[in-house]
Amino acid sequence: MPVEAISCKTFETTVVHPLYPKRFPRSKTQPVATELMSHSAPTSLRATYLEDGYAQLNAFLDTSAVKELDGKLKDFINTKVPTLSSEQVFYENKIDHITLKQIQHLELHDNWFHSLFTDSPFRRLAEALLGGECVPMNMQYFNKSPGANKPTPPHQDGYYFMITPCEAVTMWLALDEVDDENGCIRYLPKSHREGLLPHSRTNTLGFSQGIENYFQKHDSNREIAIHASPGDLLAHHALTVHRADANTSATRQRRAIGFIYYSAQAKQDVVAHQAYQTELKQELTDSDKI
Ligand SMILES: O=C(O)CCC(=O)C(=O)O
Repeated sequence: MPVEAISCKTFETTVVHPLYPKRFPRSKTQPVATELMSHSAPTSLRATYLEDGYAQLNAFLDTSAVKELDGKLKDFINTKVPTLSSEQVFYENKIDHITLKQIQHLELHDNWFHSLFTDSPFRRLAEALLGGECVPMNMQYFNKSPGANKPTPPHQDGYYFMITPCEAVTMWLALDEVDDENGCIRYLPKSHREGLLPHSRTNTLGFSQGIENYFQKHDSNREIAIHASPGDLLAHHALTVHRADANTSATRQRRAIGFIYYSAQAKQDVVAHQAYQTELKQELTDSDKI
């Protein structure tokens, strides 16, 4: 069921639409986040986000903006993806490109995506939610293609980020209608207050770590399944537990763009992070997954 977030609705109408009428206008004159922070609605949005560990902003992008983004994404997949290295593009089955499931760092390979990530209302929203300056870290594409996909294991993004303090926000922009059938995101509300939980290796490409014994230790009845339409945006704290089921539909895609922003205060353990990435790449290569 979609989350009823009154503050998000206020936010939508009073802040996002005037700032974001069409074609991702860029603000060169206003300092980052000033427009958002100068309105009262983002304060209540941040309060909701801090209280529950996530927020949903319906119609963050309007239909024409989603269409434009969709077109840019298709171009990216056709022209840029074939040039990317194997650890940046994941397929459920690497010899069947219809099963494309994840692309890392869209922003590093395309100026249009770079601007959308680093100089846009997405970034201003991140700063409003984090309550200060942020560092854009990774813009990703996710899909669960029908017939060939796996559940997303329960996890906390902070486990992957290796940052202290664990202050970061992930945004997830729906590009398709998303519901129980095609694997909507499921949040465990308020779980960001429980700190980092033990994770262990999974067999899921792109989500190599999952919370240990999640279904034994946590009450999955408390989960909120977030249904979304194209242009709806979810935002979650780096410690919020979330997961998604597999796409059980025979025909429907489940595409989304992820935006990860770290708080400027957060420091990554770069050595440990790099070591893990190197080891993971080797393992995925050896098992012929990438
Ligand atoms: O798309 C998914 O299934 C999971 C996305 C996710 O875990 C995230 O963006 O943090």
